[in-house]
Amino acid sequence: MTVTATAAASGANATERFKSDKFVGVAGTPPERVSLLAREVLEAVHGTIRKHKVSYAEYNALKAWLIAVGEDGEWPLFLDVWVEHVVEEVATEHRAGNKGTIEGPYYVPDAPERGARGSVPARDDEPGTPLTWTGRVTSTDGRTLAGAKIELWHADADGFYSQFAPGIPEWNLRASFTADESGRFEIHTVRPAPYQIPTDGACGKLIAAAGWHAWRPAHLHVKVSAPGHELLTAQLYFPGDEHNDDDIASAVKPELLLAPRPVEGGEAIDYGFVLDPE
Ligand code: MBD
Ligand code: FE
Repeated sequence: MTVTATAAASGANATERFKSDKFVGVAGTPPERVSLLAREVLEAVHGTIRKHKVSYAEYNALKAWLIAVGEDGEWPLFLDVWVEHVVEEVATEHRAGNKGTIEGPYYVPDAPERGARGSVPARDDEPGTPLTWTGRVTSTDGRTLAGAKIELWHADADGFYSQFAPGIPEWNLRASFTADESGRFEIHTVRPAPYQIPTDGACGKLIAAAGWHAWRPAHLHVKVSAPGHELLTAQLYFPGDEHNDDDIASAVKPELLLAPRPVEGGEAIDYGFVLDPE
């Protein structure tokens, strides 16, 4: 039996994950602020309708499309691809340490722990160029952050994420590392492929109808944390990827580009993290 990835299945998984891990109610937002934000968003929509004389046919197409986004479970995908980058920009603009970027829809907490040095869980025949990643975690004040946690997750060489595409072992290419006494870590994994967001769901329909493309450049996702420091969520990219300059999710920053060098049996990268104290 062949199992195929569908937008509805990966969207449903992402929606369930969001509801169980992230949703904490109205976040204490007072009514005045809810009213202000809701009114301004609606006014922006009204302004677009007036400016471009949006027709009933177009309004009804929008209505049907919004219904489909929910039915396909693609609200996490839609929001993380087209909105999250600005939320991340605002949330981290005060930082002096490492640049971060968006989390996206496919993080899962509590991945297998591999210590300071080790390999991510992978299949025996895991396709892709082997990648050795060394780095060190420090604070903006220069202190070594021994015991810092580095959570890594990424797509496989076909562009699929475990737990969101079928037929992949549960924790494939997902692991958590702990920096040693000198803040260092060494991770063994494989190079991920560029990622195409699902084309068979509502987000894919928008992309096709607008004549856009569905690609993100190849990327490694990380969350780096240490006591007394702000959580860093980032993605690292590979030079030369044709989508580094037109990521559908607008999440590439020059500070997040790796400089891989060829080594015996694969590639090596050196990239460390500087965390901001809380
Ligand atoms: C991804 O893998 C991703 O990282 C983002 C931000 C959106 C969709 C898929
Ligand atoms: Fe991703």
